[in-house]
Amino acid sequence: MISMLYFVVESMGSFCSRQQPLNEVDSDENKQAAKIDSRIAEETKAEQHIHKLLLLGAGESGKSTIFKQIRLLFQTGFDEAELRSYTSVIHANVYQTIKILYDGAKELAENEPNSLKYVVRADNKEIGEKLSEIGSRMDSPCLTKEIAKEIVTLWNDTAIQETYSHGNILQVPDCAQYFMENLERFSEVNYIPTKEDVLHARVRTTGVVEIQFSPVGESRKSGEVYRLYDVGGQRNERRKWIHLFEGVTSVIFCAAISEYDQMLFEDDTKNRMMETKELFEWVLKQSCFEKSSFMLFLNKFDIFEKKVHRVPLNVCEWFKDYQPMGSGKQEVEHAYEFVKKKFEELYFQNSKPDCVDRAFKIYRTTALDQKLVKKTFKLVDETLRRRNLIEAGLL
Ligand SMILES: Nc1nc2c(ncn2[C@@H]2O[C@H](COP(=O)(O)OP(=O)(O)O)[C@@H](O)[C@H]2O)c(=O)[nH]1
Ligand SMILES: [Mg+2]
Repeated sequence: MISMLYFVVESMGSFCSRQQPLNEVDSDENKQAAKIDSRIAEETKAEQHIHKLLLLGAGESGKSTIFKQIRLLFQTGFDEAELRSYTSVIHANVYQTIKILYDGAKELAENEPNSLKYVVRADNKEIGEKLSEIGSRMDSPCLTKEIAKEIVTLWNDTAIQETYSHGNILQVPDCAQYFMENLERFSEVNYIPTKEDVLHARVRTTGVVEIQFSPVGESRKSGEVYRLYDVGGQRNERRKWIHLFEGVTSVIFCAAISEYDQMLFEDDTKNRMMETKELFEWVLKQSCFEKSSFMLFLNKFDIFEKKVHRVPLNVCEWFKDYQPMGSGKQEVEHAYEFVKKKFEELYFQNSKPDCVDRAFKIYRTTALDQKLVKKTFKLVDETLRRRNLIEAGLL
């Protein structure tokens, strides 16, 4: 596009500077117009080969983590400057986490029955107040060894551990444990975030970001080019989605299946799974997606498989007819299949009869797991290429 604009401006300049007979100018002009037309045709043709993939889902469902993984897998990944740029994000994540826990402990100590277990030790209160104040700043300071030590002390307070176990009602980030276990490293003077740290870092996406890539390996030969869009998931961000809905090859819908006992960040009276259900229904009904494929990522399986033993699925209204069965791995599989079936039913209930033959696949994912994301994307790629061939009448 930019090069085309340059071409137009340059040619306009040449019209002004030279004195030519009119018929020559006309023929020059025609040649230029033809060149521009052919350039537009070339670019349009190239665009037609690009498959548009949209990552949709509620806030914190894992969209940006999948987006980062795709960058790592099929692009050059993160260079040192980009890794370094995550230092302040990770430090801010640490402060926010400890603030949520300390403030949460105070609240529980006031309002909960059996509240004594949430009372932080007297000598940790000063640290807590200080960290809570830092956590509320827009611009938090760099994490030093001294502060990291204080955070560890507070984290190990039994009242904070007790509060952490109630993370579901407090908006404690899923990566809290990871942040706390790595404080020592995060506070080193020459700390450079690792790829793993970047995947765990949480930045609330605003607006839209996109990347273009071609999956490496066998499919490279096929020349498939994907353009993947990542968007903000919170309610106030969703009005921006609609501008992207035209010409979408596939929607990758992320649903965090571990969030069945959690409340929304933007409305703490609303269960996250119920919000995801409504959002998925809304997306399915969009007329722009009548021919788009749907790839449903049932994400955060790693958290789900631990949680189902602790928190029964039927705490969520949508899953209230769930009957636990078996134990250990068997129980996890049973619970997962139940959730998967619920989404499947929702898909068919909300797809008009003429949409039923659009591709619909469900994948079990843990967005932090690079190998799994690679494998999953390979399957997505295969499905989409197959669709392509079917549409072209070749299959
Ligand atoms: N444990 C775990 N954490 C995840 C998973 N997917 C994403 N996260 C974390 O959840 C948080 C929110 O993820 P993000 O990709 O920003 O969600 P988005 O709002 O949908 O873009 C980040 O801290 C991620 O590291 C997952 O499958 N398992
Ligand atoms: Mg995001």
